[in-house]
Amino acid sequence: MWIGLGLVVGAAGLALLTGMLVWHFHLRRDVRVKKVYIGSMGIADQRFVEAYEDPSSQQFKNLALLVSQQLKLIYGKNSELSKYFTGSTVQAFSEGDGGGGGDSVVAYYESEFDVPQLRESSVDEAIASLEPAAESQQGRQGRLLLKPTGALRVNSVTSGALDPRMTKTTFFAMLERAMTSRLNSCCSYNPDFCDFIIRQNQVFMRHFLVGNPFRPKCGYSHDPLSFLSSGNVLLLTLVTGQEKNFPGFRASYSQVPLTAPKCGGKLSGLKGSFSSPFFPSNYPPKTTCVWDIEVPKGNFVKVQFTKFSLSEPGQYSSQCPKDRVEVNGERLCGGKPDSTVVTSRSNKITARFTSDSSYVDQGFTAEFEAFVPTNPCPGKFQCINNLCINSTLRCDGWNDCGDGSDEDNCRCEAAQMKCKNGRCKPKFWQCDGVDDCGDNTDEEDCAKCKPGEFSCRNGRCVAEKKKCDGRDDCGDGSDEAECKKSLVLQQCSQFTYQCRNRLCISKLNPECDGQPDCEDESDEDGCQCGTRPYRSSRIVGGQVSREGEWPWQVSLHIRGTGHVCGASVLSGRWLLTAAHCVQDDGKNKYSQADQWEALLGLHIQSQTNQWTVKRNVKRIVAHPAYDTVKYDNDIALMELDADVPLNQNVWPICLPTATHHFPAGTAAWITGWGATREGGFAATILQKAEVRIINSTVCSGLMDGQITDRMLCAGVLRGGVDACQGDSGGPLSVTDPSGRVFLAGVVSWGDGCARRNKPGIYTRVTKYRSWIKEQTGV
Ligand code: 4AZ
Repeated sequence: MWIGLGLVVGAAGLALLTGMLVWHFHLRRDVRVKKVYIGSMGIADQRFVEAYEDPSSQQFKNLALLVSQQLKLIYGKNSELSKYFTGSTVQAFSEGDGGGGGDSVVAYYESEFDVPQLRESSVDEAIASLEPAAESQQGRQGRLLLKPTGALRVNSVTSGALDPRMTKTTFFAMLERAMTSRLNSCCSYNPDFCDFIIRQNQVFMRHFLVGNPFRPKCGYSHDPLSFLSSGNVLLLTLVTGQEKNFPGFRASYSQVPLTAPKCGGKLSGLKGSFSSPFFPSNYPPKTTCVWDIEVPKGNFVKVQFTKFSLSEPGQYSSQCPKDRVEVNGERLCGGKPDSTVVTSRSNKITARFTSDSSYVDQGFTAEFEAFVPTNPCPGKFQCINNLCINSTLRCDGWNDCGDGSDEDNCRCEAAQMKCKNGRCKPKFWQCDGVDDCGDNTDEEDCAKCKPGEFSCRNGRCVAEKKKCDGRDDCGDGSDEAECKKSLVLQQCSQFTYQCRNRLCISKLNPECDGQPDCEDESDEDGCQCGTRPYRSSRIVGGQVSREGEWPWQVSLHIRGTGHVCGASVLSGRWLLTAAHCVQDDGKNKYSQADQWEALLGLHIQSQTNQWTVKRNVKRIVAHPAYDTVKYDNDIALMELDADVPLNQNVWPICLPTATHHFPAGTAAWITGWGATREGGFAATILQKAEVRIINSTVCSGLMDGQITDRMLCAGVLRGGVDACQGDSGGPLSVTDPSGRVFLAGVVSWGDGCARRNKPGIYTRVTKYRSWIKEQTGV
């Protein structure tokens, strides 16, 4: 009987396994995706005729057929492409530049492949490999003949993947719509995507066509962006997500004469600067600029690139075969760190910039300077990478050179520790949760316990195996507070999470992590918070954020004055800010609710849109124990006079429970419209910056002992990144491993802004969880 049952179970198991294997190796392989690539083909010895502008003309159809056949031949030479190729369509032709004389035409096409999902990347690679091959052959014999016999002499092929959402049918439908619409000089959008060809009006227009491929642009750009097409046509494709609408962009276009932009030339003197054409906008394709730099005799020349971005997708060769800058025979391409330096061995240097016909990038800006060969960095320290830095920055623990050479071969001072890699770091960085040495030696041996022992938060040591065994061995519960698996504990502690049924569990930060951990599942209640449509990347040292990236960010305005403080959305009715924002200061009655206006869903100050909600404040509840001198308990609540409907641009941040742990070293984001430097002006566009939580003992040492348990320090100790005036009251946001964002702190105070070794000080929100619940019910 048991044997029989065993056989049945065994057979069932085998059948299941076979089924899974069949699914994996057969069915999964059969899942196919449509891959579409767009590209252009340069055809030599073809004269452009007017009829090529009309896709219904016989001439257009004839040449399109030849191009399609040629593409089939090209793909046929590659086993991967030939297997999955389904067809090509020519969308348009334009006049080529002749490639060194003679007539030529450029064809713009779309090729479709029916690819098994598992082979997607190899098809991408095969397509990408078509182009360099073409270039290298071109170099050898001047012109590439991809087809030995036949009608077309192909001199170039470039291609790139089309966004998968732009399937052939929609692409052509949009194309047609774009061509028949009277697109003037701007476009706003709403639907899933649209694309259109910018074509000149009838007076100027001779031909229209797809332009050279630019690198995709998205996000927000405050500075105007401009693009120059490689021919008389430029294709602009707008691809958007399905979830929401944005104001979009406004663009204008104009024709420019078919001459290369003026660039390069002779530069002389002791110092000066030069940049790629149109910097900081993208440089044009097919451009060469040569700068001959000459400094007074007896000097050498140093060229320092303050920005350098000449990247092309899929191009990582150190040979820099495509867009590049050559200085002294050294080729530079791709992305380079700010302050890349090249030096000469004479008083002359030549910088040559070249771009090819495919992708273009932002380019570079550079400064040149004369230096005396025997003293390249007068009064300064010379880094291995030739950068000159202030001598006081040597051996201070910070990598100021960028290559770490200012921190090599240092004799550590009394206040510094020596890392195993020879570097010196301030002693107060030891055991702060951040690897400052680079080899983690400053974070080793931090626990006073022996190997095999767990160090409790109260300083006691217990055997490692007693961690997460369900019993409080430390005496403060900390050995049961950071467990991956959730156990119901016999006792609660200040570190353990308490479920609604009053039982405590051992998992670290279990609330709203997507997994019910409490028996009553109360840890997953009230979790409509801390999510957003966009993930990241004034605030000092920050960058502009994307609209909707911080939907809990609020701008608090004083009527007639404008933005004064930040705040965070807790619910459709309640905001959290800093108590110091709502203190009267003689003439201003900041404590009075009717003085304030709250702007939710705001991105740019003074530019409200359909997502922005303005509300009056009904009531302000400042913490009763707020200390106006020490800024202790710097927290306040604001009740709005009417509920705000929540949407993707107005959404609450999660409040951490009292036991939520934000360890030192955790990445956190500060956001706000505050000053962009100490004593500077407020930002117009919402800024964001990444900082790290700093160990409180370290922080207290840096801040002359002014840090209380109710404060939390965060910043970048090397300086340069911080919250500043006007950011007060705003959130310090921490993303949990589950992806949910928690309010770790409220911007409170600091010693100036973004100074070295002076972190920002935030109100520690965990300390106020029950007070917030009592006051608001949230
Ligand atoms: C302020 O005045 C302020 N560097 C806010 C934050 C910081 C400094 C000042 C932190 O609102």
